[in-house]
Amino acid sequence: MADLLFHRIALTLLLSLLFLFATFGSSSRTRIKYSLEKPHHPLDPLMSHEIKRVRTILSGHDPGFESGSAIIHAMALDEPEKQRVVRWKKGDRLPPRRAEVLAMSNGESHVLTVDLSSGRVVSDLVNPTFGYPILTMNDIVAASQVRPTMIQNHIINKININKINGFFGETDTICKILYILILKNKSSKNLFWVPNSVFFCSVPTWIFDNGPVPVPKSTGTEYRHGFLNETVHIDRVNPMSMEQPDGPSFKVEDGYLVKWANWNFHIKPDQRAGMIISQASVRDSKTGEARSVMYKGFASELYVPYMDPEEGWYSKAFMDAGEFGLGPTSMPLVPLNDCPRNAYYIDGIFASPKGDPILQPNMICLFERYAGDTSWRHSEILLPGTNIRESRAKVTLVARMACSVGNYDYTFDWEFQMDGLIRVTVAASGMLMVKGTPYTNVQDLGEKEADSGPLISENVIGVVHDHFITFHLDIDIDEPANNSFVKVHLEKQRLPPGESRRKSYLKVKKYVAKTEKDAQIKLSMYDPYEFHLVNPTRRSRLGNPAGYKLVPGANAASLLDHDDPPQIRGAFTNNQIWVTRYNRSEQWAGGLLMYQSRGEDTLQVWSDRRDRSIENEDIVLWYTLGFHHVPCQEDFPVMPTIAASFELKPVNFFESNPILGITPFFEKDLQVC
Ligand SMILES: *[C@@H]1O[C@H](CO)[C@@H](O)[C@H](O)[C@H]1NC(C)=O
Ligand SMILES: *[C@@H]1O[C@H](CO)[C@@H](O)[C@H](O)[C@H]1NC(C)=O
Ligand SMILES: *[C@@H]1O[C@H](CO)[C@@H](O)[C@H](O)[C@H]1NC(C)=O
Ligand SMILES: *[C@@H]1O[C@H](CO)[C@@H](O)[C@H](O)[C@H]1NC(C)=O
Ligand SMILES: [Cu+2]
Repeated sequence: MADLLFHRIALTLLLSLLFLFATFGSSSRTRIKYSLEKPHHPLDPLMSHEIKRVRTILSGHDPGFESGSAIIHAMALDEPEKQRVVRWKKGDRLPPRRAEVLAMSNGESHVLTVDLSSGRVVSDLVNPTFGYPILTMNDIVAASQVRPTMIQNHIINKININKINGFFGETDTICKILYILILKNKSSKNLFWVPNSVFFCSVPTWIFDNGPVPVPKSTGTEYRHGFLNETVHIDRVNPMSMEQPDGPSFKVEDGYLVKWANWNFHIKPDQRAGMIISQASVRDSKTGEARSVMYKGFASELYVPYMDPEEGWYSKAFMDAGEFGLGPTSMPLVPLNDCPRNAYYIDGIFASPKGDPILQPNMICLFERYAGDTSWRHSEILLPGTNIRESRAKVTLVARMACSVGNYDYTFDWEFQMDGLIRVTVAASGMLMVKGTPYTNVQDLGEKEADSGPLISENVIGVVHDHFITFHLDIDIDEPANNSFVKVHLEKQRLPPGESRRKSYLKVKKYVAKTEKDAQIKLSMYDPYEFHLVNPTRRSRLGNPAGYKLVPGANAASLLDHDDPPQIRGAFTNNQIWVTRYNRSEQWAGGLLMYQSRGEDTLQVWSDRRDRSIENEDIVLWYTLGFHHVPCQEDFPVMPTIAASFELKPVNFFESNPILGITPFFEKDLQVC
């Protein structure tokens, strides 16, 4: 039995993590001499040489950046004012290039703005809110290099990081705290199935051991192609790929500007959000005018609270964007499987803790999708003698990124349709976070209630949890200003007796949201609304305001109490929809400094306290897409992808169906070679 037992340990190290970085802190990532020669667009990410220049400027500002006592956690373009970006035309001079840097120096959080042309640090805010910057890649590497000898008397072969905790009270703030997953079985390549342990890195040292727990068997955890040698009773499906005899139809100009069909947008990799779509505009097929739809869209936070109050588990409520970053965790996409043939790949360039450029290759892919669907059709049955059968194939453009934030994998798709629709899909796969149990069969439980989740393999519980992805959607219908949020309510009317043979029907009533509080929305099927963003100063020939509607898809709400510590930090999920007045500083739904934040800088706080007027203004839509996840045996050892999406769909934006004139596919154009 002995080797089937291990100990759940929580260990607090003598060393603060910052010291750990210094000791073990060399990133295993390739350092590259990679450079797009110069930025071409005001929103282009920092180029390799710009990252180096920021580092030089910072060294002059604080010698700690030279000696290594000050550490860069995040560095990104400090985007110019929206007005300047909107006015900018190709050929104009670029607005001054600035970088926003989140750094730690002497245990304090710094938010620095660095001007690249003047070579000056133009602002340096120290601890503007409670909380720390996003983890550096070295934080993660350092934690994974904690030596087994540090945990004496326990059988531990390998240690791997498992994420960080949130904020649960004063004592947690002594230093940054990392969870580490302890792996019992070195021979398994599947890190997430064997373990059950966590420990903390903090000051001072203490060991927490809550006794022996069975180690789940590691058999059946293999998932790599070429290592699985069981017979699979699935008939072979012939190889398949989409053919594009004339090649893809999209263009990527100057590194980040995408042009396809009637769409133009800017796309860039981002350390925190993973991928940012900017200045998406669609051409009116009748007039040829390029019309603004969205100034900026990205995943602002990804919140995953686990439902186990036990020691070692209660604090598992992760903020994957603000604590880890969706960028550095986005490994290169796998050609032909993650993205089809003819996909175009974009690399990310981020800053290392010392300020060197780090390449994240093939991080985003762009491809055209034809999935055998139609974009519109009609055949005529009511006109005898005619043979009207019209159908148009649906081809879309997809921008994709896939991050592996520890155990979980999330694929983010921004899909553009020629009819003006934008679909955002989040797909989850990867591995569950699991817990050991003495049970190998549900019958062993007898009358007892199941633990924190279902038994999904021998001695393995899949802990119940939620996933919430909050999107920042800065919709600008035709222009930044003069946008309003309209709640289009479907109200049931009861008819008085004798008026009609009907007794009830639905009537549409419109309510324009006046302030931010009017736009805090909890979805309900029995109180249905459409959610329109309109520009009342831009009317169709019939007088309807040009607009787009948010179309929610399958969703789940956070049911945690609002005073529960993770939910205070995750308060941006208290509603599925929010609309705020545009504020350049309000980008991150959980706050700029998310790590161990206390929930004082969240979307909830901005909306409740600021409650600004949002009628005929520049407004930002926030939408949270969620999943409740009750694990099952099929999720073991790697779960089949689950996905959910939402759409941004034109409403009275165009004068009529904008894709009436697209041409059908013909055999002669699609010769099989
Ligand atoms: C460790 O994993 C290997 C390969 O998966 C397996 O053969 C072995 O039995 C495992 N050992 C334990 C103690 O689970
Ligand atoms: C593959 O098959 C061989 C021989 O049948 C067996 O020894 C080995 O354990 C199998 N490997 C896995 C991963 O199941
Ligand atoms: C749109 O908003 C701007 C700024 O608030 C204002 O100056 C302009 O007059 C508005 N346009 C129309 C057509 O009302
Ligand atoms: C914009 O956001 C910043 C940061 O949260 C805040 O300090 C400022 O007061 C906000 N401005 C307005 C007009 O709401
Ligand atoms: Cu899940």
